[in-house]
This record gives sequence, C-alpha cells and structure tokens, in this order.
Amino acid sequence: MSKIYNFKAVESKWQNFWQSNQSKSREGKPKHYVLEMFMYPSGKVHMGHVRNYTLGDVIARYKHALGFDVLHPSGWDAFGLPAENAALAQGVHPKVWTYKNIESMKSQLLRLGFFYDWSKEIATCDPKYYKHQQKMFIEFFKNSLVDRKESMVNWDPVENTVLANEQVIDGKGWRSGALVEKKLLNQWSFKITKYAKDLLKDLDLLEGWPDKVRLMQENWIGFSVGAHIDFPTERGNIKIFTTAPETLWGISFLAISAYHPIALELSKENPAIAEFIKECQQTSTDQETLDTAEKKGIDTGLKTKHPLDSTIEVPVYITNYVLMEYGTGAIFGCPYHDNRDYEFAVKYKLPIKQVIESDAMPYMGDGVMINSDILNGLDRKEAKKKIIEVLTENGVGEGTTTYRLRDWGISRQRYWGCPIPVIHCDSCGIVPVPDKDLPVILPEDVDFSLPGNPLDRHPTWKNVSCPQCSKDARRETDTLDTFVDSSWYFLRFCDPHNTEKPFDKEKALEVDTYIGGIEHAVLHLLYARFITKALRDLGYTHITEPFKRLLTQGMVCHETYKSADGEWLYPDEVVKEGDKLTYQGKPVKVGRIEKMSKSKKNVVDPEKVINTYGADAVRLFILSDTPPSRDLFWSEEALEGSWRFVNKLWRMGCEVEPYLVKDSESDSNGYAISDINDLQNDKLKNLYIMMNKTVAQSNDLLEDHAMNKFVAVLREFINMVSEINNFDELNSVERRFLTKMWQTILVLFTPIMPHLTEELWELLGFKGGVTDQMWPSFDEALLQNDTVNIAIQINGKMRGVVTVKAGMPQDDVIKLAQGIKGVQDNLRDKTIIKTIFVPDKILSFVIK
Ligand code: ANZ
Ligand code: ZN
Repeated sequence: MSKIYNFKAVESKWQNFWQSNQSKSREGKPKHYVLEMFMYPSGKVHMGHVRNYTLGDVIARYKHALGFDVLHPSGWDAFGLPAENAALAQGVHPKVWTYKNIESMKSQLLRLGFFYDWSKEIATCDPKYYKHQQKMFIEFFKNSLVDRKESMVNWDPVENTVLANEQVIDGKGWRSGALVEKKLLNQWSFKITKYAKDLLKDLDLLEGWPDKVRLMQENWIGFSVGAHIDFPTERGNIKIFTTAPETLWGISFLAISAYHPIALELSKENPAIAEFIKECQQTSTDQETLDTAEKKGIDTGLKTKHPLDSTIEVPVYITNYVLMEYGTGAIFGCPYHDNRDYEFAVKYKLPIKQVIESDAMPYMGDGVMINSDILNGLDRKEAKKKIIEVLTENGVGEGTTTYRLRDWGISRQRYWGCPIPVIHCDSCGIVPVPDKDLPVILPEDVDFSLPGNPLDRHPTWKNVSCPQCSKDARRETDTLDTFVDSSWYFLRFCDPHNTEKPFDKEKALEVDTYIGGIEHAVLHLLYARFITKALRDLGYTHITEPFKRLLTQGMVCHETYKSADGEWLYPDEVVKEGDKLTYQGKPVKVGRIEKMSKSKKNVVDPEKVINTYGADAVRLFILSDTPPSRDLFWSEEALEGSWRFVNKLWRMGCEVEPYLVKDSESDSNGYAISDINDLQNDKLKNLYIMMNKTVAQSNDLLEDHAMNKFVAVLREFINMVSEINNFDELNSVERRFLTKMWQTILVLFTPIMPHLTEELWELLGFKGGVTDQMWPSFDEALLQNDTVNIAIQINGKMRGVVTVKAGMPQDDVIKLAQGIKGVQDNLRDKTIIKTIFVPDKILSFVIK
C-alpha cells in the first residue's frame, strides 16, 4: 500500500463529497450558532481569513459531533468602496467585480474544507438582502431612531465620503489612512445615543466576551457623572460642562469652543478672533488630535466670576481643544488638576491653583480637598456630591450624567452601497419610499469617469415624483454606511430566504460563538449590539445581545524583508541558504515581524501553501502552538512539521489497518469501549486511560477555545499510540480495543484535518463518514490521576491485572478480578483457602 499521502487527490475527493452530500441533519436537537465575521470580497483569501475561518470550523465540527444542530453559514459583506475604486482603476462595474471576487474566494474557501451550510449564503449587495434593510431603515425613521441634520462631519478626502466617529482612528480614515477633515453637511444618522445606557449596562451580560473588548466598549460609550455650571458674562450666560465640579476653586479661566455661539458672535466684530476661529476649523476635531495637538487660544476680553465666590474673577478664552459637539462646548479650566488646562495655562501664563492634596502637578488622582472653602477636608468623591448640592441650591448649576458616545453617522456619498429609501419633496419634505416601491435598486448604468458620487450625477435615477403630492421630487443619493449591512446579517442567516420579512422572529438566534478580529471591538460589535436592541424594541426579535461568546483572534504575522535597494520583498522572492538570505545575489535585510500586509509584502498566499502542503497541514499549523487570541508567527518550518504529522498519521493508519476488527460491531455507534479490565496488556491499559483523559481534556479545551492545547493533547496521545507496533501479538479483545481507539482518534482529529480523517475512516473500513460520527464519550472514573494497577495472583502466578481507583476496598477488587477470563479459568472448580490483599498493589488467592 502506498505510504505517501496524496493530499491533492484526497482533499478534492472529500470536498466534492461534502458539496454533494448534505451532512447528517441534527434537526430537533439543541441548536448551536457558530459564526465568523463575514468576508469582504476583496478577491483573495488571506491568511487572516484562513485563521478566522479555521477556528470557527473547529468549533462548528466539534459541536456537530456533540449532537448539536449547528448553524454555520457563510456570506459576503459585499458593498463598499474597494469595488468602486476597482471600477475607477480598471473600468469594471462594481457589481461585476464583486460577484467575480465572491466566486473566486468561495472556491478558495472550498479548498480549505470548511463545514459551511452554503445553502444559507447571502451577499449584502443583493437587492433580496438590502430590500429588508431599506424597510428597517423606514421603520427606524418612523420610530425616531433616524435623524437628518446639518452637522460637522468627518470627511475622508481620499474616499470622498463622510466617516462615523468610530471610523476615525488616530485622526485618520479607518481604511484610507488619510487625515480626516471637518465639514458641515446634511447627514443621516442612527440615534445610537438613545441606547447608550442599555449598551453600557448590558455589557454585564457578556460574560463570554474578552474583558478587554468590554472595557473598550465601556470607554467608548464613556459614562460620566458631572455638572452643568452657569457663568455670567456681559455677552450672556455661559453654561459649562464638567466631570470635576469639586475642583471649582481651582478655576483659572473659562474656555469655549471655536464653534460656540458667543465665539461666533465675537468673530463678527473682532478680526483676530475671526482669524483664530478659521484656523481651528481647519484642524481635525477627533479625540486623538485634540489630545496631542498644541493647545491654543485667544482671550475674548470677557470676564466671569466664580459662581459661589464673587471675589474670584477669571478671563474667557476661545480654544482649539474644546469640542462644540461634547457637553456644552464650554469648560472651566483647572490647570492644577487637568493635563490640557495645565498645558494651556503654562502657555498663556494663567494662574495654577492647587485644590487637592498631592505631590505632583498636574495631578488627576484622588485626595483631600484644600483651598476650597466649603469643600476643605472632604475627599474628592464627597466633595463632588456636596458641590453639586450647593450649586443646585443656589440655582447656578445642576448634576448631569453624560455619555461620550455620539450618534452614528450613516450617510455615505458613494455609489456601491444600499440606497437610503427616501425622497425629498419641496412641499412635503422628507418622504419615505412607499413599501410597494421597495427595494430602491441601485441603477447599474453609472458613470465612474469623474470623482464624487455617481448617483448624484445620474441623469434620471434621482428624478421621481413625490409619493405624497406627486410633484417633482428627488431621491436621496447618499447610500448607507456598509457597517449598517453588517449589523444585522447574523439575524438574516437564521432565515436567509424569507421574502416577506428580514427574518422570522421565532427563527432568529443569538450567535453562540462569534469569531473575528479585535479591530472591530468598538465599530462593528457596537453597531450590531445597537441594531439588535433597536430591532428587539420594534418587535423584530426577542434577542437583547447578538453575540453570546466572542473570540477575538490575533493577527497572522511574518518577518519583513528589504532588498539592498530598500524595496520590500515577498517572502518567496527571498532565497534562503542556511542562515543567509539573498535577493538577486545581494544580501537581504530582515526586518521586524509584523502583521501580514500587502504594503510590506510580508504575506504568504494561502493558495500557494495549500498547493504545496494541503489544506489539512495548513489548518493544523494555524491551530498549533499559539492561543487563538494571540498573534501567530508564520513559520515555513512549523508548517513543514505539520505536514510531516499529517503524513505520520496517515502511515500509522495504513499500518494498523490489517489488524482492525471489521464487523458490524465496529460500526459508527460502537463507542462504548469494552471494559478496561478486559485488557491484560499494561501498555494498552495505559493507552486506554490516556485515551479517556484525552477525550475529557479535549472537551474542556475546546469549550475554552484553547485550540492550540487541544492540538498538543492529541499529538501527545498519538505519540503514545505510535509505540504500539506488535500488532501480530494482539489477541481479539486487544484488536477490538485498537479498532475503537482508531475510531476515537479519527473523530477527535476531524475538526482539525477533516480530509485526512475522512479518508482514513473509509480506508479502515468504518461506516457512515467521520464528519457525522458522535464525539467520543469518556469514563469519569478513569480521569483520576490516582488509578492503580493491581496484580491478580493465583498460587503465586500472575493471572491478570485490574486497573482501579486507588484505595479501592478488597471486596470490590475481588469482584473485578473475578470478571477476568484468566482468573475465572483458574478459579473454576477450585476452593479459595486464603486471600491476601495489599491495597493498591496485589490481590493474591491461594487455592486448592
Ligand atoms: C473642569 C475640570 C477640572 C475638568 C479637572 C477635568 C479635570 P470626560 O471625563 O472625558 O467626559 N470638557 C468638557 N466639555 C468639553 C469639551 N466640549 N471639549 C473638551 N473638553 C471638555 O471629560 C470631561 C472633562 O473634559 C470636563 O471636566 C471638562 O474639563 C472637559 F480637574 O471640567 B473638566
Ligand atoms: Zn410632496
């Protein structure tokens, strides 16, 4: 028999088989929903996808084997800008580009052997999908969850579109990396702020999420207790917002935003102020920029007084670090106890007054109040309570609770997205598109030769008559942020072909295990939580939280290489000879290990490695050694190791094959392994115990998502199995055990390398396909580390061994011993005249 494993033939054989043979339905059994964040159809599957989907596949296959009715669908997050960019660059229509990519990526996924139910496939650019989204949008609109107003927005000058706050990272567009500008635009937004409280509170329900992600969401939502305080000026009252009202006696100045009404009023009279405001408007106002940019201001000449002590007078500044969109757009500056105010006060030589005991400056921590009149001697917390009371009593302020979270801007001035289903009428205002006219389908005859939004330039699509008054009206030409598409797709997967509704209320499931990248810790995961809650409140679903457990996988990383000329090099352009790396004969500079990315060319193409080593080896490598949440370092050597292991298992299977028991009893449901005490061979006995432990540990490890440890445990077991090679000497009981053991091995390895295990399952003569076998059970009693082997002697001769829990009493051991054939034979028709029992060691009979 051929010892070389022909993975190419085997893998395609089983991929074809799985495609044409539905897996055994577990209908009626408890459901388990496994989902990986669906894919953007960029054209090529990358290693990050492979890792993400392999992790999900392990869970899906494991749960299927446990008997769950597993939902494990796949689909496409198919709207988005890259399709439009491709249209611009290559002259292909975004739709054609997208569907072509979907097709080729799907064929790449099929080559990895993933256990997907492709009958549930969806693509968000399909009108069958976005029709429901448009209906939902209108529901949201009618229920005041949608807003349209003129507001300052983040403008990505490269993508030529607006971005939501969550999509601005370090002052740059989340995808383009371009510095984001500010623009005043009419914008649609979802009122996610209505759910701020729920989104925060319900984080407590998410015990299955990494703490880190919950904390990131908590910070993003940013709940704080504070106060509004009124400061009189000759231009009227300035209401400030503070989260530290207890520091009021540390006041040094008042600061207002460049967009504050008083600032704008003053700018009309004062050219220097007008100039300063213009300068502020040109800089980005995201948090990151605000925190790092130089603090600047201009004195307005206005003065104000401490509301509880009229002897304290301070100036009013217009500054670049106070946001109009946050709080009230005005603050009181307390330099001793706030970083930004400190920086500002130093620059403009303003007083810095300490009001909390400390030995540092600036000081933001807790402590006892000083220099603060009525607050002296209190600690910060008490002082905060007290000052809010006093301000309220005096009618100069009040306590507030605030959230940092802003509404979610969902308008995009782009073509390849879901059209916002409204019509603008000069007489009626904003009119939702009537149900009978949905979906509003994207026109396909669009012109990409100019920058900007092709929908806006389309000659006819825009022009419609008003559904209410029939006068000439205009369609909305903004499309929805693609994060809207991805914020409910997991619900659609539960009922993907429903034409009436987005999904049936009773069919919608919570995702039991959700797997994806940490980069969505705030963005997608926050939006999806919000949409789920809003849908619940509108009666679409019972679900409060969409994702019960979350696994955020780490990145796949690789060394970076540069040629002598300083050009990035692909790993397979580099020639390796021992430790020497060269490119075109010249030495190569090895750079840091970084996340695989096209820009640094440190990528490995999944297709290439699958061609060389096979999907199973790649899957095994991806799962080995590194915990799923950590970054994984790509190593060709380790991949080769995985490939060798695949071959080793294949060889072991081929070798053992002739010795296995092939009768009806070895069929699929024959897992109840014969009693351990039927085995009289110590090596096999230990193997039996090891097998039990391996199964038990595997369960725990998989439930914990410790796939790397799961692999390690199986490999250790296989090492022990490989020590058995005296197959010729095995008796029939032992061979039956060997048979069951190999069934167990193959079922356990199926989540990792399903092609190989299917092939061996068939080769070893087992029935029914390994994918549909039930996960092996284990014997709890054998898990104790304190099992012992007790030798059974009759008249001084070894007649057998029983494996029992340490400390088992004599009578129980005797009962077990009497069940052993060798013992039975020797005791038959004899009288026991003496029994000697040494606990945990020996049971000896003297007979006559
Ligand atoms: C006085 C004060 C004293 C402050 C002190 C802090 C420390 P969080 O906690 O992030 O909500 N602030 C208020 N509105 C602002 C705006 N529109 N733009 C920029 N900064 C603003 O931050 C609240 C604190 O940020 C507020 O409390 C205010 O400064 C500032 F020792 O008021 B504080
Ligand atoms: Zn009208």
